Amino acid sequence: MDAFDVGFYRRQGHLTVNSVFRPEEMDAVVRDIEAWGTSFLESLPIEQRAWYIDGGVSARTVLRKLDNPHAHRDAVRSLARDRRLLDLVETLIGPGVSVYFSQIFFKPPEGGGPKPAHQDNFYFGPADPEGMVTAWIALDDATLENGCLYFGEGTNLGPVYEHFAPEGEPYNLQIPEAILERQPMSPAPVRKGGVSFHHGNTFHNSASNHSQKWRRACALHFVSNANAFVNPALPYDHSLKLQVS
Ligand SMILES: O=C(O)CCC(=O)C(=O)O
Repeated sequence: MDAFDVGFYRRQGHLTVNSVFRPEEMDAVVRDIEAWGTSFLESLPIEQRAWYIDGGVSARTVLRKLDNPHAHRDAVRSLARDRRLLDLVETLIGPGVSVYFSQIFFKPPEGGGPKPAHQDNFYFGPADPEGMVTAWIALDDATLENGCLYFGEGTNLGPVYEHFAPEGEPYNLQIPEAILERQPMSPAPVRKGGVSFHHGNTFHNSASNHSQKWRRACALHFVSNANAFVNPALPYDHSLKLQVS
């Protein structure tokens, strides 16, 4: 495993740690979520297709994301409870943590769409902004070509900005352009089995996948057990919060 530089995380608002999990462990998770994705797609109501299907891939119907795998799949619950990961999460936000929300991001080859810049703490609205960290687990190598994450260095130390949603996309909350144009974003490639951690205030986004390779990831949004979600921007299901330590 890479060295765990907590000072870097505190200053920059993110930290990449390669080799937390073995590549073959990621293959098993991918097999499981592919099976889940196939059945999810078959029963997806027409009015939700625009949100869950990747608009960048026109030749076939491919999922863009799945919500709350920690609540639906043993394979992801095992990742969330894994001590190799929890030791790192607890170093960042203290002992006693829960998964509040989780997501699989598929970003398929040849067009998988971008994710606009946002701050997770605007989405979740926690009482304690420090008591929240996202662990973004790379299920494939995430590279400049296939759409790795980009971070705004040090934006963890700044405020949470009001986000806006484009017309017809109420869930696609993002930071206004006037703020973004003052903030350079740095790429953070990570190898399959590595984890990219980011603070809830850190600006982050990802570009389109122009390569021939998948860029799948499992994002686990961890919170301290005592943290409360006082001002969530979207209707999260609080009953799915899973205490893991
Ligand atoms: O995987 C992506 O492209 C976006 C990830 C993200 O926004 C997150 O993990 O909070």
